[in-house]
Amino acid sequence: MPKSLQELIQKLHEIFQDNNVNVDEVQELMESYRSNPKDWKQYAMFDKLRYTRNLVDEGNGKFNLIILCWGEGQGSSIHDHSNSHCFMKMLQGELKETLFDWPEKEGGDMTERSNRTLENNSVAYINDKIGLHRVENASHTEGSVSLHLYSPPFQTCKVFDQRTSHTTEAKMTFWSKYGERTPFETTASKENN
Ligand code: CSS
Ligand code: FE2
Repeated sequence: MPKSLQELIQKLHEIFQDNNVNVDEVQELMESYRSNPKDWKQYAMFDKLRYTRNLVDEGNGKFNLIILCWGEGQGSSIHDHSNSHCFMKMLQGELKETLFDWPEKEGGDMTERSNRTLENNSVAYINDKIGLHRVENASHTEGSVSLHLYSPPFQTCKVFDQRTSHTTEAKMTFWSKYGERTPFETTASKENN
């Protein structure tokens, strides 16, 4: 059982030396780490306007580990995961995850398949075969923090307009890397998905 985020990262490096990702193994390992804010507060930077993406580790090129900070009421668009695995572990607060099917054709409304609330320390998993999702902090009183593992790493994803199913490509940017705020030029004008 990893006793700290550092230990979790080290164990993830070991697991990902193998080129085959065992989803259950990664999910169980991430679940077994009990969130301790002392481990991750250096990465947890919030923005008033939208959720932030803060790079923690580049996993030897095999995965990206990112801490996302979701202010009250902040959320993502409906999006895919560019053919990667997505693991999302709650570090603080709660997030609401709403699942959607891939649209069959553009023009129609996208209907919700299901939704659930992710509680602290739990780990959710999604990939493009499972479907699309939207993630949001529905709380009016508490910020949420989540730890995302994407493998392989990706820099763009598709985002969907719920009313029309219209698809656009979104570039994913980092608010900070390794605890240092990313220079303004590289984040300006880019929205998270
Ligand atoms: N895809 C979002 C978070 S929900 S998995 C992101 O990384 O910005
Ligand atoms: Fe996602």
